[in-house]
Amino acid sequence: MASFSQKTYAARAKEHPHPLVRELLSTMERKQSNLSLAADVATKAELLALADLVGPHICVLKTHVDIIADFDADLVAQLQALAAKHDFLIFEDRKFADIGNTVKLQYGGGVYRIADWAHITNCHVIPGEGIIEGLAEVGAAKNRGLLLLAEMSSKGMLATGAYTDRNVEMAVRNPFVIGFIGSRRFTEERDLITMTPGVGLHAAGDALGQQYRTPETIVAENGSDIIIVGRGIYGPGKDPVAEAQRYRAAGWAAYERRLQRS
Ligand code: 6AU
Repeated sequence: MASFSQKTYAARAKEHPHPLVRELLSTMERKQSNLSLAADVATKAELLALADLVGPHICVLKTHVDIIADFDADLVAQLQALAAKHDFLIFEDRKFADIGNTVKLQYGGGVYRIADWAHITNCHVIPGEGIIEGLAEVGAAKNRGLLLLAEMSSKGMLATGAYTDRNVEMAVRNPFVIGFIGSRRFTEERDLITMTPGVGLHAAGDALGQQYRTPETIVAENGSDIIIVGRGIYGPGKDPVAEAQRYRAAGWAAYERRLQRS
C-alpha cells in the first residue's frame, strides 16, 4: 500500500474519517499551501495585522495567545473573522502538559477558552494517556483536533526513541488525535498529519536552541505535511508577505517533488 505521504492532499481529504482533517487537507489543496505561520507577536494589533497580511498564503495560523499582552474576547472574534476571510484554520500552540482533569479546565475555560475557537491544539504526553482523554472530553464534541509533541525542534530535546514511539501508539488509538508535532511522517496505521516547526530557508538556529531545517528536507524527504514558520516570515527587516510567498512556494514545490518520487 502506498504511503499516505505519496498521496495528494486532495485524495487524503476525500478519504479521511475526521471532518476537521478533511477541512484542513482540502484547505491546503484549495490554497496550494502547506504553510503555517507561527505568529509569536506581543500585541493584539500586531497579531491581527500579521494574520491579515499573511492570511492569503497560509493553511493554518498558529497562535500563542498567552504572549498577547492585551488579549481579550474581541481578539478571538477578529481572528475568527480573518480565518473566514482568508480561509485558514487556527491552531493554539498551548502545549498542555498536566493531568487529564486539569487540562480539561485549562482547555475549556479560564481566560482563553481555547476549545471555543482553536480548531487545533497540542499536548505533551508526559502525564500519560489521561491528558488526551481529558482534552477529548472538551474538544471532541466541538469537532476539534489534537497534535501530540512526538519530537521537538530544539537542541538537546528529550522527545526521542521510546518516548516518540509511545506518542505514536497513543495517537493511533485515540480518534481525537489528528497528528503530531515532529520532523517526519511517523506511521502508516492511519492518516495522521505531521506539522513541523524549526523550518527556515537560511537561518541555522537562534541563540536559545532553536534549530532550522529546509522545507525540502522536511516535506520532500521526511514526508511531513505542514511547515510551521515564524521569524523566517516576520523577523527583523523582513517583508512578511514576500517571505510568506517564498515559504509557501518552497513548501508546495517540496510537496510536488515528493509526489513525483512515488
Ligand atoms: O520559526 P520560529 O523559530 O520563529 O518559531 C517556531 C514556532 C514557535 C514555537 O513555539 C513552535 O514553533 N515550536 C513547536 C510547536 C509548534 O509546538 C514545537 C517545537 O518543537 N519547536 C517549536 O519551535 O512558535
